[in-house]
Amino acid sequence: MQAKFSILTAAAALAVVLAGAATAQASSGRMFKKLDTDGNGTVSLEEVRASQDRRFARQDTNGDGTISREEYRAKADHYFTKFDLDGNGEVTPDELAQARENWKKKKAE
Ligand SMILES: [Ca+2]
Ligand SMILES: [Ca+2]
Ligand SMILES: [Ca+2]
Repeated sequence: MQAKFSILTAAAALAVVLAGAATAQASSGRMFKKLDTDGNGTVSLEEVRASQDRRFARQDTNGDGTISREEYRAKADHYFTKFDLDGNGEVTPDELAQARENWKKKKAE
């Protein structure tokens, strides 16, 4: 039960981090540039969908067109491991905040 809770917690934490990251990126204009793949200065619905498709494809690791619970958990596990900075099997609010800062620094480089 503890492991399941941790994975769900990691997934929730991931959503929070990604939401924060998306906001940070949008405000810096990087996300906009990334989405505006034809560089015409506007982001079309097709460009947003293409971005979602690329994100989906990264998570659909066996390429069968769906994201299985295992594929979803693998992604959550991946982020949980990144967030659990001291590797004790639990993510604290401080570790989450630090992971967010690390992510921002990495994106700014
Ligand atoms: Ca465009
Ligand atoms: Ca799949
Ligand atoms: Ca920890």
